[in-house]
Amino acid sequence: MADLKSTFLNVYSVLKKELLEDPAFEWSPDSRDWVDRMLDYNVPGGKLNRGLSVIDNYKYLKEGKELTEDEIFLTSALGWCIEWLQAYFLVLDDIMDSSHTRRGQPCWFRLPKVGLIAANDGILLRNHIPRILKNHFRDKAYYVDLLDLFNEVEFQTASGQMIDLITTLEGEKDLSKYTLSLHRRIVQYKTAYYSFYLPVACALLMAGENLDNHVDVKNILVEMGTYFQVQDDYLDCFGAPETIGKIGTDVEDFKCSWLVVKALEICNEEQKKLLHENYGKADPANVAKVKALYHELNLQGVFADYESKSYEKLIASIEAHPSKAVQAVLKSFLAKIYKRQK
Ligand code: GPP
Ligand code: MG
Ligand code: MG
Ligand code: MG
Repeated sequence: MADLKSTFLNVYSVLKKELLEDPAFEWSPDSRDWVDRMLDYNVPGGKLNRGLSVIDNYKYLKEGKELTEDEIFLTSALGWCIEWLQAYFLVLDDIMDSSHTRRGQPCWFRLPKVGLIAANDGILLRNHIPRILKNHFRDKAYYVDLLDLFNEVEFQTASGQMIDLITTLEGEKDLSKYTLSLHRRIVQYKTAYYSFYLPVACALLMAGENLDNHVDVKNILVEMGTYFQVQDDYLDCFGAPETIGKIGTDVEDFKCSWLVVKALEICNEEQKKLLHENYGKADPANVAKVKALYHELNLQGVFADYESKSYEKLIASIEAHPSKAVQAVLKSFLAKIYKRQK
């Protein structure tokens, strides 16, 4: 495993070097240094679960056969494309959510020298993906499908992000619209497709599969991604910032988080009044009241129950899948996130 990770990180260096020597741009020392630093700050510092899983997924689809050097390089390059996509989303998401920290360091836009240059850096990160794909996959039969896949998934994510953001609009703060079905719609689009479907779809394409034949796999992965984002919402309040590497902002930002949806479902009238008066305000005193109510309502217990039920349901739908190789892909993914603390 440590070995796989170091191989994966070596591929990052190769890809970065190619991008820093991209002949489509006349580089100067300043511009090269900027992109070099921007990439190192934003791309490789996460858990790398999404990226690394492409290699694992492909291996399972090949039924455990040893991968060739070329296959390891290509699956790693696809994994890095997903990590690049994630970096692009996070750089922009942190501006939109007014976040302060990410992966245990200040958000990129918070650095005094960066500020809103981060918006353009996000665009650059996004543009690196088709450049990596062109460098390494142009002659593959599945090249067009790969480009199409990344485009589709980006569109779904940006659309999910849009509903995540417009539900919080100032002047229309209305908790009564925060239901489980709205929450589901948001997280399915903003998180599940790029975090869960994409790493498996990349491996399927490399293995020569037609994605139209794998709608059932997509549906299971969307369920898994929904569960993953519920965990993210839970950790926003109940996670340890030192462990998750970020300080939550969902209460301040009036987010349609799983926690507020559940709180609204089980609270009494008085508690509902407290939520209406304190949710979505930046003042730490208001935030503290909301979090105290979450404790009072035992949302930790409600979440623990949701977590074990989701796990059982996911395992049951995975085991109903006819292919053992696909089952292995899905089970290994689920094992990586079940009861995660970060
Ligand atoms: C996670 O939501 C969603 C994304 C990172 C998608 C962003 C999409 C864009 C098009 C910018 P989150 O805000 O709950 O994540 P976190 O808790 O990590 O900030
Ligand atoms: Mg967000
Ligand atoms: Mg955010
Ligand atoms: Mg979050």
